[in-house]
Amino acid sequence: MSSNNKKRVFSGVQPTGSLHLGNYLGAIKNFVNLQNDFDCLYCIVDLHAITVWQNPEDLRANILDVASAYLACGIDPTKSTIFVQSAVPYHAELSWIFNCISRVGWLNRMTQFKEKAGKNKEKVSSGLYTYPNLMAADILLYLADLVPVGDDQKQHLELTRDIAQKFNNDYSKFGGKDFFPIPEPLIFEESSRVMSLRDGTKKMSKSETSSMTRIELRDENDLIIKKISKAKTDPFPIPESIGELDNRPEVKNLLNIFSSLSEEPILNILNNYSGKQFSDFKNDLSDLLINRLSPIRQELIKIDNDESFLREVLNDGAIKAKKKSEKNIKEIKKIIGLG
Ligand code: AQP
Repeated sequence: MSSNNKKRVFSGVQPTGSLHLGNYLGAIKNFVNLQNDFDCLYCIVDLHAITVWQNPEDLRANILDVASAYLACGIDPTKSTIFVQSAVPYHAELSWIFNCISRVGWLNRMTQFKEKAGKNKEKVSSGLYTYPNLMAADILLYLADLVPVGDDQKQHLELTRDIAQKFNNDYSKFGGKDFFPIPEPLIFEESSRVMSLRDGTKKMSKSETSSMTRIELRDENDLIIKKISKAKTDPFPIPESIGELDNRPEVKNLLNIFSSLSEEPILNILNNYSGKQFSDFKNDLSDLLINRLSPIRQELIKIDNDESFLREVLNDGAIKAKKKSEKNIKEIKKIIGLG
């Protein structure tokens, strides 16, 4: 809870590449809607990004690019705290403390680690394995109440809750009783999960090699049209009912994107297009994407031309974030016996 009695929200985006429609519909669009009702902290989680190799020059540019995207999509730095994770050293400090609270058995259950490490388990960084402890530190450092999470992050938030509970229990006799709030997930509808344009069973992702799998926020109109016209579909016409989409992941994905952007239920969209060929639908989907994304792209271009403004926003954000967390880290250390 913040000092003005608003519930506190924490979320972040990794600076691992160009932001895409999935990041927008699944995360940033919701961040914008939350900022009037909550005390929101929106972080650029660069320490998470380096759990896998990042070229330093690209990383530096990508950090600024996420900050620009936050602003261009409508996050207002006078309402929300926008900052870079590594600019507030307490994240790393608390994550070490949580490495000592969290259990190896808990981390072993994390499906995202298993997916990301694959057969390479012995060769990936130990940071990738302890990543959920850092995520717990990000959230609990600010005593956040609510965390907007996609499906893929639900298990990590459960672990955050386990860490908070264990800390509160282990140190209950030393001032830790009920110290951390147990953060709740803010879950958005399933339709906000955007899948690859080339494989409807995989999520749209920044680190996927082919950029034809995703619509990026910086894509020019012509490129959007090209990507949508080449998006995978199947030889059958657009169906009449939602049930008929079950084994057609690529078609379902394009309809979901249309629905999220137009804020219309899928059934209405099916009513308009059922029996038609994909070309009509794809033309309208491209128009809708251009309509929604070109104002964001114009804003991005404006911000690109004013790097000093961007740096000022991030400096101010880091000062605000430190202020919101300094007292907490001091208290945590005191409870443990570190000060
Ligand atoms: N395809 C997606 N659909 C809906 N939401 C998505 N998010 C990411 N991809 C989709 C949401 O965006 C927020 C920031 O994600 P992130 O950058 O921290 O990491 P990620 O989920 O791993 O995103 P990417 O694009 O797939 O990055 P890489 O390729 O680096 O792993 C999160 O809230 C996420 O749910």
